[in-house]
Amino acid sequence: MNVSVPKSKSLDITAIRQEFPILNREVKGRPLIYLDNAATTQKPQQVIDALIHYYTNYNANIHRGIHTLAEEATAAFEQTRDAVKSFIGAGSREEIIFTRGTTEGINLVAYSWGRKNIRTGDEIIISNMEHHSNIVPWQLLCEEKGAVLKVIPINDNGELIQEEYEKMLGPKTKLVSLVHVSNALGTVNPVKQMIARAHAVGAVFMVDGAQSAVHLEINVTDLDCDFFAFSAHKLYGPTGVGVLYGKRALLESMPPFQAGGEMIKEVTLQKTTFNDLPYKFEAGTPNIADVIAFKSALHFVHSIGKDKIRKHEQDLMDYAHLELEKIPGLTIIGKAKEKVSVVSFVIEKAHPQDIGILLDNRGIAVRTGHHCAQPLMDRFCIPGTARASFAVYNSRYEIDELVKGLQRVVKILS
Ligand code: 7TS
Repeated sequence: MNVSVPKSKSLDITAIRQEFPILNREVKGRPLIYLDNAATTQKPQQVIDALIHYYTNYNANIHRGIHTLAEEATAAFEQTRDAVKSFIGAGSREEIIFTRGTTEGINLVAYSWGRKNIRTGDEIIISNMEHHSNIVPWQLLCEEKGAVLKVIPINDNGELIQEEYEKMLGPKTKLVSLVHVSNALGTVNPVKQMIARAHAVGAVFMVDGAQSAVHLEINVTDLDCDFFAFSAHKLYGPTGVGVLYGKRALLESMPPFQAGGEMIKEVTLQKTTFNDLPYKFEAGTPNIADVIAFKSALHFVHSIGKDKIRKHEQDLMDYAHLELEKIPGLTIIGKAKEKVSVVSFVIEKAHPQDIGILLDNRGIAVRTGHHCAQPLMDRFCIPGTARASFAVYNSRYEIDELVKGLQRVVKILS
């Protein structure tokens, strides 16, 4: 069944929805309303087709065969690298490393750059709104090296307290690793100015772009970040693929993360010399099919235009804020001035998990729980929230349905 949706001012949402076959399915006898896009987005037909096309026509291992299939697969794989380079405004294709996802990108930096550069007494700065994948790798590194992890606090609206950040920066600061857009609050952090401040004290800056890459225009050259990590699956692409951007000089100075095939230049039983960038960080057979299909996801986003997508998502978020706040007992967690695509909330006397179950009974998918951001939940003294997160294919109609679902939740649970 297709959900009938009005045309947005600038986007034909009905046409866009038709590109996503999963949106035709029903859940619990009702049309699916998918509002868990911060966890992962659905995939357009062209991404699914690219996977099928690869396995049907030119499945082969890459970079090492001279036969036709290997050449075709290598060319398609490397075309995605070029597409990513322009998608994030990187200076060169050698600075684009394919990973499994944001988590692996951050771990790569913590393991390779971190273990080479962090010493006893050094300081690493993160914030109180990080996803666990941008907390735990740095905790492990600090434990191993005797370094100190500092945490930028946030205010009640869910914004970083910049004066505290300023106070933390100093000669001992070696790295700042910060989320660009919070997955649990939607807050957009002013990373460009924060990067400049970190650079002024000689620190390296890593951006966790897991949530920003899909919603914001990203230009790593303009941001001047040293590392930027994101995941394809949150950007209409397949799971199991991510990107780590790193400045070339830094990547060149770093030891390999994993060792094996593809990342070597020459191996004797006594010594190994490593391959050039980006291959030095791409040991073993990569996720070829999914990297290739990721190009179709980038094409999908490009063909609509990020500015139009952003406008549409902003409209959905503003509308959701307005309507949800009318529900008695509902409190929105995270009211930053700069915010995208996420509305997290709690309802008096209703456990987030029960909210999730009752909404699922109406075919509405939201995420509930701590969103892998337990320190953030602790900051707000709550066990978790229910979170609706929006993508280009969502509509005001779906928010109306969410509101109806929540009114029922309040009736049942309060
Ligand atoms: N950083 C942020 C800000 C995230 O939102 C996530 C995933 C990650 C890192 C890790 O990304 P991965 O692709 O390596 O897993 N966030 C969520 C979420 O909000 N719900 O499910 C996953």
